[in-house]
Amino acid sequence: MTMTDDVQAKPKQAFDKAALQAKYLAERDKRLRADGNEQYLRVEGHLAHYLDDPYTPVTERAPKTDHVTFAFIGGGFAGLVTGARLVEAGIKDVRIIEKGGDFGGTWYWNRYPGARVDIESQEYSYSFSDALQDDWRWTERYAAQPELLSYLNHVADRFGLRKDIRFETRVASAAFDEAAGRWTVRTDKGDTVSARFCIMATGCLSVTNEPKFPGMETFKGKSYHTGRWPHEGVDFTGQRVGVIGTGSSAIQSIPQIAAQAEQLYVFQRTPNYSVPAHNGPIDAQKVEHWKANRAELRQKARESGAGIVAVEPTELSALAVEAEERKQIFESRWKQGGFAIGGAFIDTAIDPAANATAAEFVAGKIREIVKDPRIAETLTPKSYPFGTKRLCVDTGYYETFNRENVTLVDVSQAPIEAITPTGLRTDDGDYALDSIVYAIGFDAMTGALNAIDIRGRGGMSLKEKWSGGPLTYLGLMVAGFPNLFTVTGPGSPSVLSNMLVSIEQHVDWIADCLAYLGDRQLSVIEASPEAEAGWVAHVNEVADMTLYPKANSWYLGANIPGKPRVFMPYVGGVGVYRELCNAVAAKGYEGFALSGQGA
Ligand code: N01
Repeated sequence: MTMTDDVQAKPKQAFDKAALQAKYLAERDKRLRADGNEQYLRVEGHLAHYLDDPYTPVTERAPKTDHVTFAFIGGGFAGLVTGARLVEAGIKDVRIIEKGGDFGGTWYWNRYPGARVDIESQEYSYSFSDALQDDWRWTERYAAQPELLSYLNHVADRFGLRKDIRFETRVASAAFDEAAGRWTVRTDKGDTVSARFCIMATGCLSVTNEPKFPGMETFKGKSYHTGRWPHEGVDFTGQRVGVIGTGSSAIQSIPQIAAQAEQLYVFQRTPNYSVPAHNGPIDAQKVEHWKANRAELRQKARESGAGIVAVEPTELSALAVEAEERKQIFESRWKQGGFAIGGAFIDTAIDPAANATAAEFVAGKIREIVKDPRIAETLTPKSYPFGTKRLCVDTGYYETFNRENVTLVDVSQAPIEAITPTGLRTDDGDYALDSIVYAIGFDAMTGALNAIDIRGRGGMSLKEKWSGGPLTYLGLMVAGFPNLFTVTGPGSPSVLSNMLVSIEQHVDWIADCLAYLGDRQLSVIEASPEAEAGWVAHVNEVADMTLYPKANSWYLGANIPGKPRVFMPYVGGVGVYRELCNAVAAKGYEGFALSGQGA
């Protein structure tokens, strides 16, 4: 199928969306090719051909040129707080670039059925503005995607960030001009932004892992990726639907799709551990408690391991208590819901025997919930320790496999061979499908940065520098790439924590750093290669003290064929990490070279 065929096959709408998209894609191809992004184009072309592309109609515009102090990339949670903090500091020469059609980042793209946050809404929200916290009211314990998107748009409007942003614009390249001491950022719309500082707020899970099954182009039904869900929604009523994958996105969407579809097939390669969210309307008493103790609770989160107060970690070893007491402790955490179970005992992430007690508890729950013992067995993880692939939080996931219209297909034993014109073929047989949902995740942590041609000193390519895995100092900066900050970059706690706590900590650190430079009439900060090497060694050393490297997870890049197997996030905890970052700053930004003359 060619792109033209695909476009012609789509029904015409009042505005000619298909023609606009085709024109936009052709123009974008031309520009990206001119910028030397052949590889990226293959990726995009692949998705544009085979998936229902959620791009909204694109407004054509002339290329723009900007000369600013700050350019930052991304209009999600990280980009918005960066922008808001700059506004608060009275800084006006800012340019934000965002590939989506609006603010929201993750919550702009991930609109699949059941998409909601799995950290309690009050904790998964900004703490930097008291007025914002006073004004905003969450309706559910775990906010759903539309509410999160409204929140982010409220923040954008409240801090007047719309005027600084270019939407529907993808950054193609960013190069450091050593003579000028500035970054030149180029976009797929032909824009050029010259900036003193470049802040990458590109997200850890923003580049989708693309499906590459043979025969995808022949499929006559509809195909979707959970990470690029059509904005108008999808109605699966009366359909035979196949969901490939059983990670967080699948686990949230499967119960919802099952309730709508005529027949749902879940193609599972590796089962995941999932715990109940116990979602519902937000508890008024909890809201009052949060309001009365907010400053203290926020501080507690900042000093904790995962940045989540609700986890309430204990100092107790799982092996120091009798089996019955241990079960009761797990049981009360299961009733509490969400990630609370992760804090039940201090040693489940490091001691295999302690970990096995958590694994067995959840396996018992799966056996209790799922009526068919063979299905329960297939849903029970066995190949990796509990919690070493990201724990999922669900609403009725295991219960869904008691439905008559849901079939679990174990593709670890009979792998997916191909997508056919009428469905999907495994080694065991053919499944007739009207729609396929690829819930196969993301090129995590490095994907979004590597998708941009980033060049530092001497034209050094970040992608080449990271060919053996990401190298950063504190997950914040990269040697050879002056004045380029990576918010929640690899080597920082990021995805192992409440992202909001980690984002705000990085933005605070960057803001303090910029003030320090400004006060001293300095204009350039750069990580030293020695500090970077030391930090990377520390990140690896701490990861190796845990059970995390024992799972083939996306934390290690194991989900992307050919990606270097390196444990990317910092597992030491947000509290410890914050202290390390603060100590570096207190010692005059130890491990960084500071230079230049004024901004
Ligand atoms: O992606 P995943 P996700 N054939 O990588 C399977 C965050 N998030 O989008 O495990 C067959 O976790 C793959 O199988 P395997 C959260 O951090 C948060 O669900 O590789 N199967 C796996 O089952 C989360 O961890 C929220 O064997 C294939 C699945 O696809 C992260 O995003 C909600 C396959 C991918 O799972 C990613 O979650 C959603 C193949 N070729 C996401 N390739 C909330 O806040 C892959 N798979 C609630």
